[in-house]
Amino acid sequence: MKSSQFFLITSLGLSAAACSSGPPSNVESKPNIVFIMTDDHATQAISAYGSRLNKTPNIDELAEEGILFENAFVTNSISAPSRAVALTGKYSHLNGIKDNHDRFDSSQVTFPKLLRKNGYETAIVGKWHLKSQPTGFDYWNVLPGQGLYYNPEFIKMGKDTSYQGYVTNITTDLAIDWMESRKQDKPFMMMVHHKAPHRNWMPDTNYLEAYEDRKFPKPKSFYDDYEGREHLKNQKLTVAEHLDISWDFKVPCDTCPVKKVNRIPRKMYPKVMDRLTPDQRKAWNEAYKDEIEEFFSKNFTKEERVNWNYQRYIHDYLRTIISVDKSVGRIKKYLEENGLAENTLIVYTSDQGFFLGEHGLFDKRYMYEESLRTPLIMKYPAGMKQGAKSDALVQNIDFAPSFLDVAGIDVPKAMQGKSLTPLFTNPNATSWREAVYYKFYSEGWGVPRHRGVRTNDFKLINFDTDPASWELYNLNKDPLELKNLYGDSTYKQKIEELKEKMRQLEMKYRIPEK
Ligand code: SGN
Ligand code: CA
Repeated sequence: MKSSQFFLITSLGLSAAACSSGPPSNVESKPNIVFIMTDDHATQAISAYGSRLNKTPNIDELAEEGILFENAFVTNSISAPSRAVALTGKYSHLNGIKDNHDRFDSSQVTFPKLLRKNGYETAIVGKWHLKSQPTGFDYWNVLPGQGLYYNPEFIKMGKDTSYQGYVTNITTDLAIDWMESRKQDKPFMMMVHHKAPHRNWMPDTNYLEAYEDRKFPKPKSFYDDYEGREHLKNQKLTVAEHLDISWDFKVPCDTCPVKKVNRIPRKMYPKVMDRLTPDQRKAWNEAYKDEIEEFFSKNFTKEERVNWNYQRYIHDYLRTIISVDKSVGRIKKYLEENGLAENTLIVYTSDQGFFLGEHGLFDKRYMYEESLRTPLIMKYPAGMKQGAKSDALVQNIDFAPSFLDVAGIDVPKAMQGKSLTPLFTNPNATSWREAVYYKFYSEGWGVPRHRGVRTNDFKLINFDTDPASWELYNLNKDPLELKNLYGDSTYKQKIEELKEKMRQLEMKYRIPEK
């Protein structure tokens, strides 16, 4: 693919001096790229996406100054696979990371390597999660595995190191320190990849009591009875049953029963708590006193307990997002104050979406909307519309081609996504993409392997159950995806059409049978 030399586009007539709040920058030079990715941040918890739960002023500001993608999807809704897709622009079977157990072959072509080869200085700070060491970076300082919220260890350019404090703030400090010390005469690409808001949702000491007086309403699909979708009765991801009293709800309890799925997390709880400094511990004990007391003093009915679980879950999840939003604000401010805002593409996204009680669930993995859909906001004053929304069907395979294209570098043919740069100036371009293809490779939690296609209006999913099962959703009539229409004869032709689409996409992306 020939690059569009996008970085030279000035047709929007936006001049650097007119838009930047800092010293004037040089729009003739290649743009910088700041790629912020969080872990498990659902669109339902971003006010720019219409959250009914929280406010995210800094993320919203990015959307006001750039483009918010309403229909951004992942190809395989889980961490390591999503990260490998972002780096390579290829589906899981080709980049080798089908699930979180796989190890990334770091000799592969990735967008950071290509940027570096073309004169960029590159860095990654925060979550990496690909087992092998990062390659293609001038600087890397990453969390081992999932990383820890408090006083975390990092691996800095191959060397074990540790920091005192809260992981989201530390990751932000590392990002800003690196921007300060980078070679000022080169364009840069920096990946700021946060651990938050990943399970077990440990908030910073400042925000331990945020939302304390709020009771959040459960989503409409919370009491989904799973009719017509038998496999959902076997998963182990319900808010009602599968979260742990200590690990997830922060109530120390040696005598409380432990579910099989929570044996390791329960053991982890005292370990993460032992890492807290006396001051952190004090704040923590103060903050959760009431919840702990309530849990032991009340004789909950089943329904009361479900409600309590939901509030505990959502409160801590949203608290970790306050720090994420502040981080976005700090990075944005740094770019503005240093005259970099105009010529920097800032991207805010997550490794996938997340269930915040929809279908009664937490976590991701499924092709249902809340998990498939990921937030995606981009801001690039020098070459993008401002405050626009795009309804184009875009995917995380598009990240690598987009970043290369923005930098004026040819996109390798082997990359399967397409550059989003045409959408920067024409966000609702018609005939952008008719359908996205999804494939999840099972790895526990009772979620079967599945694959499917999603168009603007419909979603067809094929679950690898015994016998195989299919689901069809009419997304306009049933956005909550509660009614499986696969057996409904009215949709016979639609199903054939979608199956054909799926076959075509499997050919196009060279998806193997198994
Ligand atoms: C951990 C979490 C799971 C989560 C996976 C994958 N359990 O195993 O809840 O689904 O990570 O998440 S915990 O006991 O560690 O909290 S992913 O985002 O990294 O794919
Ligand atoms: Ca994740």
